[in-house]
Amino acid sequence: MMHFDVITLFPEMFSAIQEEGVLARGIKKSLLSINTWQLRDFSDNKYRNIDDAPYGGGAGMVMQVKPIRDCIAKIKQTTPDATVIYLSPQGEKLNHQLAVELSRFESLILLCGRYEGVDERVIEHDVDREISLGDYVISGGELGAMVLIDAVSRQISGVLGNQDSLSDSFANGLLDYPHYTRPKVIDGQRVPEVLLSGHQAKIDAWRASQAQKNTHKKRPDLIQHNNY
Ligand code: 4FN
Repeated sequence: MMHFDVITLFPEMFSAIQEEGVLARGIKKSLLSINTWQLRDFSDNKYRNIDDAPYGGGAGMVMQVKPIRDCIAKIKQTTPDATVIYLSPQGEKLNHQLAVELSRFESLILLCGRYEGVDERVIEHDVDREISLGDYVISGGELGAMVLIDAVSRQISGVLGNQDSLSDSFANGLLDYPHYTRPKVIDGQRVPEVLLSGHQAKIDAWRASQAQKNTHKKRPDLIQHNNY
């Protein structure tokens, strides 16, 4: 059983991954669990503020140390060995290899930033790892946390059911081969003849070569940095 604790100002966002699809099934089968924590519950004032103006001036607000530190301490009462991940543009970029690595952890605490992010002292003292979705501006860490939970949970044995993560096209570091379904012809576009041949060895060889060609053409960077 793998466990995720998410610290966020928007816990409702996580219903998107908890109530639908592969993750919902994993939760139902008790292979994983997700707990969300409303950071405002750890505020020390009646307005439930958790942010304040930046020292040195400038635009925006900064998430304060105390509510975050108290929330992490509360979570660690039950999972003292949990690894704290801050979703942040400064982080190591999430990829398949990192998702596989994280799936071996028992318990992850995912800290989602808003506003201008967290007080630097949180990163120094409370965060074990910073992970990024990619190089673009987004409004908060929540989408990053959801992508991470999805990618990591798929690697937990049993979550996917019949189609396992080993047959994920990306498990070999390449893009997928092209897929076709009925009908055989639509608007003059035909399904490649080999797929109708019933000759499985030929089909497998065709798919492997298509995956290779596809990757060369569309994502040559994947071949350059192949870690598999
Ligand atoms: N983003 C950049 C440079 C400076 C700031 C940002 C930015 C959300 C709290 C962080 C961003 C990207 C990938 C979380 C971006 C991610 C975030 C992520 C993120 C509000 C402060 C902020 C040079 C990357 C464009 C806003 C670059 N993966 N600041 O987006 O949390 O997880």
